[in-house]
Amino acid sequence: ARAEIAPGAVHVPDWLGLAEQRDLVRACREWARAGMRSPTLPGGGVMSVRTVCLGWQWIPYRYSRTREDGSPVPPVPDWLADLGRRALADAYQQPADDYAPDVALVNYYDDTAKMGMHQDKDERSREPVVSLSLGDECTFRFGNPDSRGKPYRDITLCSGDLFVFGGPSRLAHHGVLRTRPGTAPDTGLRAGRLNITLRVSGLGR
Ligand code: MD5
Ligand code: FE
Repeated sequence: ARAEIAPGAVHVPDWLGLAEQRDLVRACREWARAGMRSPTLPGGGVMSVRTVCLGWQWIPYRYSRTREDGSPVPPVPDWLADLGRRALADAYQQPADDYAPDVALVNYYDDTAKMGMHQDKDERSREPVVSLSLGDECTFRFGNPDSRGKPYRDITLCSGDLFVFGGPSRLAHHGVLRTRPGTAPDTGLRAGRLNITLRVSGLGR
């Protein structure tokens, strides 16, 4: 059942059926063949998640048209943008025909990975972010736009869950506290957690 966590932030547990989850895991594996990297932050820290990008390459804290090696970033496939429109329409219960995500970030969390509290503000557009979770469940901390601290809510995101962040929640701080190894259904992912976020860069083409 759909749950509005905050204005513009909607959690839809079990949105993807198991067959769709398996298809997405297979797609992620294909995208990851190009290599997943752990981004290095400007302060020198290395993120514990591993990432592969479609559409635009996210580099802390900006987007690039090319990868580190100069190769072009493959586009977001039409079927994935379609899935994003269906996700947004279901979460907000209104048509989302104009939603055109041109970025997909695929993040892999191994059993020890986490993501500190941050805002997603490198996009020039404030269109909603669509998040899909696959594999092990995690504790997701959903905070507020003004600080990395309280108030926040801790939510469990499970394989197949949809979360949409838009409107007043678009710039909320958020992070992943931990994953729970061994909690995944049989998605074909051997271990860990995958998260796909669809975004509108607002950077043109
Ligand atoms: C994750 N990923 O589970 C999360 C889910 C990331 C990231 O945070 O940047 O890759 S996406 C959560 C999200 C995205 C955009 C806005 C907000 C939350 N928000 O306003 O809370 O790996
Ligand atoms: Fe984020």
